[in-house]
Amino acid sequence: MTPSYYQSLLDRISEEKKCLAILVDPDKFDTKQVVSFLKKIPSETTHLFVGGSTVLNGHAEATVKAIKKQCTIPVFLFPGDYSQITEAADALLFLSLLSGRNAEYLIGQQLRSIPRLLDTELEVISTGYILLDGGSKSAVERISGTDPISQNDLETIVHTALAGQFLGAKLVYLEAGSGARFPVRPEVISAVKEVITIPLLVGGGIRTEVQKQAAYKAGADLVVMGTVFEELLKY
Ligand code: 1GP
Repeated sequence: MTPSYYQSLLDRISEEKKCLAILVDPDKFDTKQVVSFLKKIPSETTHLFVGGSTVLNGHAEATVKAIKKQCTIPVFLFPGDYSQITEAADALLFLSLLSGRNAEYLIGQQLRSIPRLLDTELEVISTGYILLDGGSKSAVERISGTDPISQNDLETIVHTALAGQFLGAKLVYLEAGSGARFPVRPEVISAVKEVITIPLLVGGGIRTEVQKQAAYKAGADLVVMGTVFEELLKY
């Protein structure tokens, strides 16, 4: 039987262990750089997410394959576009951009992905994806043509997360945007955590251990970090 990566995530969380996903954006690496990148990620890394907003055709798959040659950490696709879906990965975050009102990112991309998902072993994990204002215009905002929710609008954020859960999402992902000036605030994380019963992912603009620990303490089950590790590659 194929392992359930979602079940492993739930098991970890039930043991009160936190998860750390490092984002590998195929836009920003060639496959050789992936190898040196993997040497620089923290040993506590539990997941690798692969995806980006403007990835060239075939590059996501090449990136996943390069990772798979190097390490055994589960690889989850985190696609900005259905064309990034590849069976070479272990699981797919089946995202719906619930903070926006662009039908293309609520259901359009999902429909386009179906031919790639028929007869696949890829584990598909429904994810309510919520874009919050991180103080700078994010690639998600630009590509999707949707507005992020202000972090001051707690009610809308909490209601959106719960609507995602009621629609059947298995994860909620609070996203401040890659390279955000400021990450999701702890009070936003804890307000969402209080109402949902599914795992909570938080990412965007988390650069330091202090910020990461603050996100965990507020209720994030899994923290996603990308930019800060990409920058290590420059040195
Ligand atoms: C982006 O949440 C992830 O989708 C990671 O963001 O690159 O800012 O760490 P950073």
